[in-house]
Formats: sequence, structure tokens, C-alpha cells
Amino acid sequence: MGIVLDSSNKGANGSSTVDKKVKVVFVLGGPGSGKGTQCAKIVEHFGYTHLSAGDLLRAEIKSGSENGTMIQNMIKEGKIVPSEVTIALLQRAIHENKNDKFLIDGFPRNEENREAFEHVTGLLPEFVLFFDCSEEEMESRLLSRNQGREDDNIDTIRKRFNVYMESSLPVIEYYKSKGKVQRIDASKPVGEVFEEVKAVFAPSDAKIAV
Ligand code: UP5
Ligand code: MG
Repeated sequence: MGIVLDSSNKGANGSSTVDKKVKVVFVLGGPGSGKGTQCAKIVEHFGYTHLSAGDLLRAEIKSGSENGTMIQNMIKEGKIVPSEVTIALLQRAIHENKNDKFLIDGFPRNEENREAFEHVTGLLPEFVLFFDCSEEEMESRLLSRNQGREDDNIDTIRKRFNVYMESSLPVIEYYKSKGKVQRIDASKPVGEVFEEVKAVFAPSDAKIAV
């Protein structure tokens, strides 16, 4: 598979480790569980920077990058893009941002993603926010999203669910075994879900109210 790596994500000494001290929270959950929706609210209330791996990959397609066609084909098939591509995009986004706390949404999606990210960046998540939602509810949300996403059709949605069950749930299980998972019941209305999310972030991280 033709993967083109961009060396611009590397530091001056050629090392690819993230060299500033940053705090990372992984936001995981099935397709349509509400990761993006809740991340926007967390940004607003708790001052994190939101990095959606899927959004970064879609921007890479739009930018006409040499990896664009490969990424587009993987997304249409609901497959997981090679780690080095996604990690390079995440690393670059972290480097380019002055903030020191990041929500990484939709990544890592398999064990290999997880291991490679740890190895390349040296970063471990503070915790993992897990949006737990029934497949029935996720499917209905995706089918009524209407934002023109090429993967929001029933064929691709089924493939995304399979990949989630087979490859992504084991990552959540891994973090559970490390005591790092904060499970949220994501099938409730947006506001109710956020009440649960707030309880995870507040009070330690809350912006000081004035
Ligand atoms: N909605 C949200 N919350 C709701 C609620 N509580 N009640 C009712 N409706 C709710 O929400 C989805 C829809 O539901 C929206 O219309 C929203 O209004 C409504 P959203 O917040 O967008 O859910 P999210 O979990 O972000 O769903 P998304 O479709 O983005 O999840 P995926 O994980 O499938 O998509 P992602 O963009 O992360 O990845 C897409 C593809 O990119 C993957 O399939 C894969 O091919 C590739 N990819 C990689 O290869 N590697 C990566 O690391 C990341 C992605
Ligand atoms: Mg999303």
C-alpha cells in the first residue's frame, strides 16, 4: 500500500516523540455514539483541544495529499487507516497547538494503533472516556445525520460496526484492565450524556468560574 510519510511532524533533532508536556484523554465509543458532539461541549466547558482522528483523515483527503486516495478507500470500507498515517497527523496537530490538554477522539481503534502511539509519542492517556451506546441507536443516528459523510450508508455502517466490535472494543477492554476507563451511558439525550461527562471532568479540571 502506498503510504507517504511526512517528516515535518518530527522535531528539530529528528525525534518523533512529542516533546512538550501534554495531557491526553482518549474518547472512544462506536460509530455514532456521540464522541464528536460531546467533545465540542468538553472543549467549551473545560478548555481542551479536540482532535478527531477521523476529521484529520478527512481533511487529509480534501487537501489532496498523496495518501488521500488510500485514506478515502479505507474510510469507505470502514477499515482502519495505517497507524503511521494517523499518528503523524495527531502528532503534528499536537505540536502546532499551544494548548497542553487534548481530547483524542476515535483513536486508538485497534491494539496496533495503541501500541504504536505509545511508542512513537511516549504519551499515555490520563483516562479513557468510553461512550457506550446500543448498535440500534447508533445506526439510527448515523442514518439520519445527513452531513454528506461517505461512510454514512447502511453497507459501510455495518462494516464500521464489525471493525468496532472486533478491533476497537479490545482496546477499551485493555484500558479497563488498567483501571483507566470512565464509562458513560451514551444512549440518553445529548444534555443528559453531558451531565455524566461533566462529573468526570469536574471539579479538578473545571475552568475557574468568575
Ligand atoms: N447525536 C449525538 N449524540 C446524540 C444523542 N445523545 N442523542 C441523539 N443524537 C445524538 O454523532 C452522530 C450523530 O448522532 C450526529 O448527527 C449527532 O447530532 C447525533 P457524533 O457526535 O458525530 O458521533 P461520533 O461518535 O463522533 O460518530 P462518528 O460517525 O464520527 O464516529 P466514527 O468513529 O464512526 O467516525 P470517525 O470519524 O472517528 O472515523 C471514521 C472512519 O475514519 C473510520 O471508520 C475509519 O475508517 C477511519 N479512521 C481510522 O482509520 N483511524 C482513526 O484513528 C480514526 C478514523
Ligand atoms: Mg466523530
